[in-house]
Amino acid sequence: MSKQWASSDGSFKRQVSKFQEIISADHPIFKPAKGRYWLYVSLACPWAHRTLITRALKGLTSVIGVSVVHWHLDTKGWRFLPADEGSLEKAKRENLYKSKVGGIRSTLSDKSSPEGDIPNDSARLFVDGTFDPNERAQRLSDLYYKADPEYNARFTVPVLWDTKLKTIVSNESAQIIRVLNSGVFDKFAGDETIGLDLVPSELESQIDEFNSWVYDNINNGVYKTGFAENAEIYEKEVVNVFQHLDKVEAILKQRYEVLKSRYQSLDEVLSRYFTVGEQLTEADVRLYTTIVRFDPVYVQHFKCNLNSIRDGYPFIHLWLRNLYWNYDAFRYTTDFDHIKLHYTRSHSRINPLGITPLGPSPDIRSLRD
Ligand SMILES: N[C@@H](CCC(=O)N[C@@H](CS)C(=O)NCC(=O)O)C(=O)O
Repeated sequence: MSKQWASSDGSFKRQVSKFQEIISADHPIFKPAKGRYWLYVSLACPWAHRTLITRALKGLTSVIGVSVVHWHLDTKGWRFLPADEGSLEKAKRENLYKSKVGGIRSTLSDKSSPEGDIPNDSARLFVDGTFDPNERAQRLSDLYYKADPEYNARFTVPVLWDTKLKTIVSNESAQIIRVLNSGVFDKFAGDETIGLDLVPSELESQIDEFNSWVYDNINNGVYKTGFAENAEIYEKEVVNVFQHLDKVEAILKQRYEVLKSRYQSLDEVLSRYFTVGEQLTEADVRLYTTIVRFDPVYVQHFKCNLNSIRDGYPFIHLWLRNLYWNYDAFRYTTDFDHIKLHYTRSHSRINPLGITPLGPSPDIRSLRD
């Protein structure tokens, strides 16, 4: 992260996404289709992570393919791994793009080598990232320039790409997840998830209200804390993040107590234990991607260390572990190696030596701890 993201007073400002189209039967250009659209993501990025979870929850893994950039963000932005014809063919044969995380080995796989031994130019195919089978792009920026040769902003993930017209539909995660949820792809989706609506109309205004303060104060709040360029801004932001975690904790505590008075078993409680209403919604997806990164990265790297989720927020901690351990769409899209390596090795202004802390251990505790 360079100073380009900071304003003159030293506070962090996130740019507005440039491509903001949707896919729908009524859209003049972007019509729903199977296999036409593609997601480019980083497994480290909380905004891209929203799109991966939504894609999996909606049963769209065989409808929309995924490429994963290398976890290391360098001065030229995100890059893909180089691929020869053999690996492209193998990936196609094994349908890797249709997996929940785009062919990357999940966190549950062998973690034999400590993070410290992995160089930034490590190129383990399907471990450090994947390639781009559509345009054979080397960098994410190649795709942005194909979509708009005059593009002059940052090359961010996620990108929802149209393989037919070779252009970007949207690079705004909030919008991409609404498109994936909208039902336009339901007829192509896996049977098991048809009908799951992450933004049901009766909860929509509550979801929007929850998302809006969570975005400013928690999702983006940790970035404003971590990228603050002076102590005064840092101190204001870090206190604000924790005040809003307290607010989420109070909401979840109340929900838990109501459910506990109604249901006997923990499983019955957990199947209704969500932030808005008694069903899984977009509000949970959007909060999860920050909370799951909190103890492994934000506490230390972004100095959000007034407390941790595991030690200070029992109700958020239970909600987090419920999503992670009981829902494949959350667990298989969460890659703690990409998360830890990316932040600690890419933000040289914050961590100039690029040494990745080994803890906390484990990355996430078990549900019964
Ligand atoms: N508004 C965007 C923000 C996405 C974003 O900021 N992505 C970061 C990674 S977490 C990125 O790709 N940064 C690359 C760069 O700044 O070069 C969204 O939610 O989709």
